[in-house]
Amino acid sequence: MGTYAIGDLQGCYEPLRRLLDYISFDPAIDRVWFVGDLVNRGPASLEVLRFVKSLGSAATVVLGNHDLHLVMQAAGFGKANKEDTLDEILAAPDRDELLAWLRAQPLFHVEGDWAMVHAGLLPGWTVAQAQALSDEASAALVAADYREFLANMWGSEPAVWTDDLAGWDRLRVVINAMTRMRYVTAAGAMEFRAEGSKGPPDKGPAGCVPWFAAPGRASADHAIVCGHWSALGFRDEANILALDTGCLWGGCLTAVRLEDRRVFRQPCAQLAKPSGWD
Ligand SMILES: [Mn+2]
Repeated sequence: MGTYAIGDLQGCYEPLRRLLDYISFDPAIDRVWFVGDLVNRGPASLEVLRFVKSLGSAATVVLGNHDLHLVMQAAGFGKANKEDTLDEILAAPDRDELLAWLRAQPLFHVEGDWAMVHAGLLPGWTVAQAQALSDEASAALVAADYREFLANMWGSEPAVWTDDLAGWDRLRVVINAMTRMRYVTAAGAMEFRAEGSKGPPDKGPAGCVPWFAAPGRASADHAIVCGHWSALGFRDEANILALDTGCLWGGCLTAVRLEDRRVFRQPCAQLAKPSGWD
């Protein structure tokens, strides 16, 4: 048996099935971790969602920004993007159960010395604190009045975490760090807008470092599986396993077996990269 962590799918169903066949994945004995962004931009988001849900307890999922974008769109919040490919899900007869399942997925997962998050963790957060904060945000996402949270979730401020943050601001920082962040400033503020803020580390915004390279990062005692950053690509270091290898953009889909860090890849079909992609 093995535990396989798989990078951003974004609706790439056929490559996912090919990758699972390639590793001889058996849901009766193996487990799979999905790093988030199951849906959007790619061609088969509905199939991906149905399939991952059908894996039941064999699959562990954390939410990405595109997954939350789908939840927002389904609830009537946020602006649609011209590159969205979510209509098939929104029109599906099983959309309500798919969306209820998606909303109930966590933002962060910890197991032994491993953790998983879609984007990243702020430098001051320990893994235990990140788990507690993820639980706070998840509780708001599954609450009876979750639509009120969605109405207040969008936005990039505040950019800095403080322990006394409360209300929607507090949850918004958690969502933004765990699903959108790439770079932080020397003061630990999230940087979303500056030139280079979606680019590779050698072309990053001035004065910023990748979140995982922040000096003294309090979560460095765990190996963290993440995605979200196709310009970063694959990275296997002691404390960081980055898995967004740009399946959607004609790169490949990557799985890593956590027990021995063996890498498995399948190529993906080329799609044009639109401007404004993330
Ligand atoms: Mn993402």
